[in-house]
Amino acid sequence: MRRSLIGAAVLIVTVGTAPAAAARAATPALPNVVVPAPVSETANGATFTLTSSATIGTDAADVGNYLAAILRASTGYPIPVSAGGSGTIALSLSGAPSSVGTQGYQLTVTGTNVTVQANAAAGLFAGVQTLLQLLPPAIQSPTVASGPWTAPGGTVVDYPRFGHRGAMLDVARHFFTVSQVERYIDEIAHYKVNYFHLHLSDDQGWRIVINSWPNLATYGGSTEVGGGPGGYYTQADYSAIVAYAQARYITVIPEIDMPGHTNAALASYAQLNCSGKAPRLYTGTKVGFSSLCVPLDLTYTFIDQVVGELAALTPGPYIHIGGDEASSTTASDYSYFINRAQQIVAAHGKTVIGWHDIANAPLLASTVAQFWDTTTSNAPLASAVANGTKVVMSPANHAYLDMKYNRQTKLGQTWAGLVDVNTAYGWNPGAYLSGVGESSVLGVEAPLWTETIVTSADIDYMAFPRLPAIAELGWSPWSTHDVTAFDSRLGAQGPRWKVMGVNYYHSTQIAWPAGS
Ligand code: TNX
Repeated sequence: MRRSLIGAAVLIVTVGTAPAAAARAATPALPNVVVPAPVSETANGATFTLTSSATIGTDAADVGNYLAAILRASTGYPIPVSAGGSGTIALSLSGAPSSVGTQGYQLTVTGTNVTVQANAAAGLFAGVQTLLQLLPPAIQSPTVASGPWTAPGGTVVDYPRFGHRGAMLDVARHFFTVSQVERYIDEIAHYKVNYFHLHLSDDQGWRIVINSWPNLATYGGSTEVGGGPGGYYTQADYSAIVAYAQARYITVIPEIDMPGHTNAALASYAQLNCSGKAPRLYTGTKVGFSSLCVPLDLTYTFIDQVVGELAALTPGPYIHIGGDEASSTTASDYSYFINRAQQIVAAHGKTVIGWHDIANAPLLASTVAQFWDTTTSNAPLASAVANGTKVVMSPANHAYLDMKYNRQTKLGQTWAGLVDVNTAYGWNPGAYLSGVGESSVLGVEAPLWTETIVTSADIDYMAFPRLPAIAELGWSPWSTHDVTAFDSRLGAQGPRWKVMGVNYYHSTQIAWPAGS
């Protein structure tokens, strides 16, 4: 659809006098501004203008209130919200094509009204994000700005290629407050991300209160990379993050990394160590030196209690058990450990995700592997996939938001290479790893490790503009994949980030509009 529209526009330019082309010229294509690219867009030539008398009618109160809050802040209009599908802007749970599934939507913009139709509220939320991107960038201003608030008329029918589109934040290497985390959740929600993975524990810090093991947070959380004060979430804080994400149709995936990356836990409880002696807290950035004590019974009591408390606080289906870089655990211990850890998570009613290293152990049928390496083949993972394991794709040389953009980038690392935005965009998640085809891929995740990341401005700088590239790979059909068109769409986001105060990296690969 999109391709043929663009094709038609080109035809008009080249054979502009032909009558058929002239008729098409009256119906311009929708502007190429929406990230992720929608499945199909058709223009109707009308222009919608949001005025001070605009209202929202909605079948999902939370989505209506979310949209109204954004529109009120920038326009200063009252934008009353009422239940049911009538209003200047109607958010309706009826009439959507079944093809859009539970996450997609149909958006119709006429000269007088906007209608978003979906089969589930998540689809309405996604449609609202598209609507915002069709309105001027200033619509996302947190303070009153000037219009006119116009959107081009047309119809968008849209749904995701993959059900799983994630972002990860490492709050262990550096701690980030609840409001910093919520700020990031707000930013990723604009790109139809629907999973937020919180890396809650590592060698340098344990970031959530576990009532049955209180020292984990109070001692294990008391520092971070570089020796700063660290911090931790109370269980109420964690629940607040979960609820904040849920209100944006994002499911939290909590990670407790094990058996490696556990120095903070081992430092908090001497009895968890095979030696019976607690190591010191660690504030460096090396990986692979720590391991839970695999032969010790108490290790499994510990995991059971930690996972039990976390599972009870987590409405989403997943618990992430890490499993990466366990280089001080022997292969047979690793296999034994991952097997038991999976049983424990399953006993608490949750599905396991682990970094792809877990494919070196026997996996439960439901366990999901998250690929993070820089290779395009991985034999243990391919054989797990042949046995039915599903994969989330985070190849570090494309999807890691902590890699430097170029040699001059002050923040970040280089072990997986330099990743500018076209490199982040330049891979196909469904045909990347040998033996891991489209039907074995649940989707993508863009992880942000924080060894060098300290502030929200740092998070913004590394995530934008790359996070939207990964989000687009997860959402948009492969038929829309076109780096030139993507770069142009992405450029259109610059003015939005500017008004929202997002400290994005002005990649030289993108023609950012003047002033952004
Ligand atoms: C590797 S990738 C790690 C993390 C580091 C990251 C830095 C993976 C599963 N583990 O522990 O923070 O590299 O880029």
